[in-house]
Amino acid sequence: MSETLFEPVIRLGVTGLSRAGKTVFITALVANLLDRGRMPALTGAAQIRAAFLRPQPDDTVPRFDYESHLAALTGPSPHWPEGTRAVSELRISFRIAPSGLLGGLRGMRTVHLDIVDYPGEWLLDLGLMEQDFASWSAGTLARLPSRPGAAAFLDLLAATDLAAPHDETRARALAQAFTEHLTLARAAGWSDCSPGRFLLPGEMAGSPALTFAPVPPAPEGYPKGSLGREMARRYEAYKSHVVRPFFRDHFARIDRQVVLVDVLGAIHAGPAALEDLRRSMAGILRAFRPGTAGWLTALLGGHRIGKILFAATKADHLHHEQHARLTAITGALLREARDRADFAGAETLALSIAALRTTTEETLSAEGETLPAVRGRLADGRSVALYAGELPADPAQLLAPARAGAESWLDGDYALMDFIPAAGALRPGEGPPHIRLDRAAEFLIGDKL
Ligand SMILES: Nc1nc2c(ncn2[C@@H]2O[C@H](COP(=O)(O)OP(=O)(O)OP(=O)(O)O)[C@@H](O)[C@H]2O)c(=O)[nH]1
Ligand SMILES: [Mg+2]
Repeated sequence: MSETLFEPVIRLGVTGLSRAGKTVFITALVANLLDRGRMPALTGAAQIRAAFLRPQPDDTVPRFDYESHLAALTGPSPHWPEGTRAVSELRISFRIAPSGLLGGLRGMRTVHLDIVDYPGEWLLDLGLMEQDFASWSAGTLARLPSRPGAAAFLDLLAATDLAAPHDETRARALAQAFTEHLTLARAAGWSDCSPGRFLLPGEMAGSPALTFAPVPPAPEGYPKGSLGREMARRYEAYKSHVVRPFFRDHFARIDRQVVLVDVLGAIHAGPAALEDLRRSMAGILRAFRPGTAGWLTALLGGHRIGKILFAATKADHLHHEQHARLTAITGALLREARDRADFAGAETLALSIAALRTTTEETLSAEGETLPAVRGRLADGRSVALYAGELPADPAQLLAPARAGAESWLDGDYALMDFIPAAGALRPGEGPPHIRLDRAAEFLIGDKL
């Protein structure tokens, strides 16, 4: 007991929108921390005498199902884990041999690393905390028309008398139509699909706090007891009973943060998706800004996040020649957020990584030209070579047209493929193959080992 009291704990926050790669990242990171043969850049690794999974500290949070996820990724018929539907947590502990001049005087140290996984959909709600119902409604309704499934909701909204007394059946119908729109929008690749619990309600399904929808402003405001007024009240209830407790319980005490961003996926989906990603991330990361204006910072008290890593995931779709460009685009995309974090005194770094490398590099020759490509396997077993397209050296060549509302990229398309994890990639003493996961680990926790 006395021993554990003095053992340092690092809480690592793994943040990212849905499908950004959080679950794969956590699984691959833990596997590579347990078997460190592929982690040369993690300098403290040499001093680690043992690494093992331990019961997590929070009794009420389910354990992250590391074993199942690893079996999915590295088993005989490898596949990706399913989307995360609830919060879970894992603790990995290290026994570390003393080093340095005074090392001999000290015994073995123990350091714990706590990692939390959660559905990326819920992260979007961070952006709601600083918006009241009127501004959230206005923003949501403004972008709605161009998105899938919006017409049914907008028709219903137009046909509903919001000034009439509140009626649960009509509230439910509006919420349902709005949820159907969100589900379609997310499936079509839009990032900004808040409120996040509408997509993954869990045990809160059907509760009043999840039964509302955006409504247009009324010139005089909606009368007391009206449907319009009740929508606003429920929005505030959602924020205070759903959003705030989640971030208080799971984002508090975070020492290190990794923000995973599927930049390649957004580029592949086109300029609108890239701009949508930029705006969503800016909205989310605004919550981390320092000072009293950042409600999250205020919620966390004086606790500071010391380091933030911004990682573009799935870099195994690109030959390494292009990784620097992907990193530059990621840095530029998250520019605002990085500036703020730097200001808060947190050290930041941008990296291109693949938590689980599914490809090998090769050179393609086409019409006398050689192209730096990668080769991977598809779900149907075919092995295919992919040249994703040439990313520009200047990030503005993508970010500027995205911001200006371009409909497609000027210089052609960027391709992506649904590669599956490679079978039989595990060797004794080594974790699964990756790209720069060791650099990521060194930046995030290297100084604590
Ligand atoms: N090629 C490649 N694909 C990856 C990698 N990491 C994630 N992916 C792909 O991205 C998908 C989503 O990864 P997850 O780790 O499940 O994403 P998540 O952030 O946990 O998503 P939610 O649980 O929905 O919030 C996977 O199913 C893979 O298709 C990677 O390192 N390389
Ligand atoms: Mg997940």
